[in-house]
Amino acid sequence: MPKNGQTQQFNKAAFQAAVEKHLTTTYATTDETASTRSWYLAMGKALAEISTGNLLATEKNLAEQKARSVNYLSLEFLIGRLTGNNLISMGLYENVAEAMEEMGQNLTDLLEEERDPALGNGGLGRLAACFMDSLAAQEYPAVGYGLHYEYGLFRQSFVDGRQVEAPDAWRGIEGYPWEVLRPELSQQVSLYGHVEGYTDENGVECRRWVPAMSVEGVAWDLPIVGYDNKSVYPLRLWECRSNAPFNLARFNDGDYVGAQYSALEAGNVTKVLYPNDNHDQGKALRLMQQYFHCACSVADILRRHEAAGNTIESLSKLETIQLNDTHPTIAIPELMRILLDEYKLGWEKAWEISSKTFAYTNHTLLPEALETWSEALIHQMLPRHMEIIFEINHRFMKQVEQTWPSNNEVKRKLSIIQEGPQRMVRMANLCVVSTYAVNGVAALHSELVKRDLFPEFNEIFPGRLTNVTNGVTPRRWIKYCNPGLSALISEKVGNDWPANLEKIAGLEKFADDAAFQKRYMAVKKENKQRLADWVEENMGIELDTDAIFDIQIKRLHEYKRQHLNLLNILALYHRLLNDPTFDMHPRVFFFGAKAAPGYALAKDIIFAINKVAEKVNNDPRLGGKLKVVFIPDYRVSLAEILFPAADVSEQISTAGKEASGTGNMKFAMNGALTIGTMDGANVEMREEVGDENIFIFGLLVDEVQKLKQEGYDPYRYYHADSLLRAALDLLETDEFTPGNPGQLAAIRHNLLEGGDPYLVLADFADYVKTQEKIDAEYRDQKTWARKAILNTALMSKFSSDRSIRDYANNIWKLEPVSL
Ligand code: B1N
Repeated sequence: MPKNGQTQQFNKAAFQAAVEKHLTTTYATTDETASTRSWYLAMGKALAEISTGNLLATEKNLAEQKARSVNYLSLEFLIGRLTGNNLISMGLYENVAEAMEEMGQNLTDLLEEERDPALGNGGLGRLAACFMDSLAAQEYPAVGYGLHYEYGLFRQSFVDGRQVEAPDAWRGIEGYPWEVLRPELSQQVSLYGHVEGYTDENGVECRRWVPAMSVEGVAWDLPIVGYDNKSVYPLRLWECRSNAPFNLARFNDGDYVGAQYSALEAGNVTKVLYPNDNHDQGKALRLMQQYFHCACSVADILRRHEAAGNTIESLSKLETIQLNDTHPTIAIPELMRILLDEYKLGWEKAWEISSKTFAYTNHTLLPEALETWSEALIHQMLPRHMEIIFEINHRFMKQVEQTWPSNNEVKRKLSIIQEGPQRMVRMANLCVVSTYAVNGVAALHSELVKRDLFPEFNEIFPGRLTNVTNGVTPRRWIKYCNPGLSALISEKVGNDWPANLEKIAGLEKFADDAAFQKRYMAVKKENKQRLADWVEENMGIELDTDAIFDIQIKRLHEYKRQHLNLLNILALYHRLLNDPTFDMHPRVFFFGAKAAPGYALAKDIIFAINKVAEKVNNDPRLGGKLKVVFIPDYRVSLAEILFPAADVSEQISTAGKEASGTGNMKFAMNGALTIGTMDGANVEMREEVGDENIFIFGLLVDEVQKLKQEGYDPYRYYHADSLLRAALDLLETDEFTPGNPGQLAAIRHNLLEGGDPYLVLADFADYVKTQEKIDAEYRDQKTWARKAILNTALMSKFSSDRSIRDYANNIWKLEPVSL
């Protein structure tokens, strides 16, 4: 039986009194006049009182036990709404629903008042959130360190089909009820200035940083509540504040106003999340964000370590620091600086501690996403860190010389410093050299990291490069978002599957059970209805839930190939109108995607899908068989409605480009069948469910590489395939933009003449054929139900609990500590 540690403590009357108190004292309203929003806020604050108490108790216990902890450093945590999820983790959902009902409030309505905290872009940030959930659920001691952005990922709307961005003030004017300010944990962060040498009292030559500016880092904790246990871990988010006097040099020069002005600029450090996914923009303010994040986090890790009575020499025994991609890499020279300049440990000792403390996860092979920073910029903002990076590289180059004597080519390739007109620091190389473990995020991706990205590193550091396949939390992505399916699962395999997803395999034996199939498909139907209702209410489009719900939701990127999906839609449109023998099962193609504001082609693709949708949804000639719905402002709370409602999951990236994907897992758990390439975690999903229960198409990684070497000629496919030609040529006409031909032509031009590195046309024919197969198979509802059930049953590998156990056992060497 689940323990439900928190439930025992629930005192309804006391809880209601706390809600009442916050309603009047915190939000200055009364139970007669309060808005639904004020009720939600007051309830959130009352709940946060419980979780804050448990957070402090967890911190105290871990310090006393001298437990080894992981510190997860990430510039992004895409947590989504916390209230519903935390209620489930606390085991208080029903209790609080009842308590609020007695106060005249409906819990479901209250939960809808919460704005999504969108402190991340996509998969990388969402993974960090799932990992925090799994760390807490399994009581692996952890602290998440991130940034308290004032504005999260922009809000998206469409104006005449084009994406328009608006700022996302996720905290509203009232602040977020779950966040707790930790004034005692503030940190000072230095910037700019110069480095000087001096001789210390023992006659030793030392270096020290004489910074020119400093800003204040203020800590906000969000509670990560352990599912079915008492532990609560902090997600600690740093907010940058600039306290005058700020620009010390200018202030001392008497430039009082100028000094204040700079202070205003530094107040901008945590203003807004950079809206790029899988792309490095290289802006100075972003480097400042990264350093600010790392300086605060490293200082806080050292504070905790020492407050628990531990010596600096034991740092790597008690703490490990996981770098979520290279974005927090500057934490490495920051720790080295502190060990060298403040603890005066000497290089060897400092390096031993540091290199046993850090581990690094690589999330992408895309060259445009591999971070480099100009030496000049780092030198200006962080002069001592640049010196330390040079020293790390100097020592590493000596090691390279020993392994490959007089081989300048290898040196050039492995060097942390990229030579050229502008010398650049390669952050991934710095990570591989300075950490004890480097992992990719799916088996295929990790092999490509070893084979294509870092082959020489794999030789010089044998065993350092490994794999941990991603996962997703079954609490949010099944139990919370799909209550119908959850009840059905619990009935068959018991109710402890959310914490033990292996149990879900118990469904396998019901895959052929006609009664179970019926109930499983009835749940799917209800979830499709829930989505159809949302679409009708918010977009005014009426949908038929007997249609196939085919969904592609993820960031808009050429490598993810939303335009391949679009080409198939255009082909269907063409056939429905021109081929009287053509028949198809009704299908709704859903999209949800934000484009980085500066990514022109991605925005063109959004525009094209919207324009095609407008036409298709209103064309009586199609007999309602084809619908296209682009959900605006795709975010975690909408994902929670979309995943459970899918029949078909689109995972169609060019092989080798999607490191893992995690939406693919959420779909399959919720009973959607995947149409996908042999890319990222799709490969492992196929292994789990078997080839008959997934629709694989397209070129393999090696075929992609071969085709590119031989020279990819898009016109070859264009001339050979009349359906492809028809689809592409529609983009030149004014079919979807009446009176304005050519408005969609940029996509066609890019695919035919733009040297498309994602080989969209090469995979088109196989994609269309595989979609036809899906059409045929969906008509046999029994077989479809069987496959859908098997997808749910065979997904246990992709629980993030398993991912975290892999990290804990193979990399971090971490043991659970229960409260
Ligand atoms: O990380 C996810 C993977 O499942 C996805 O396949 C992968 O694309 C994603 C720079 C990124 N890789 N790199 C980024 C995000 C923001 C940014 O500024 C790169 N995101 C991924 C989780 O492993």
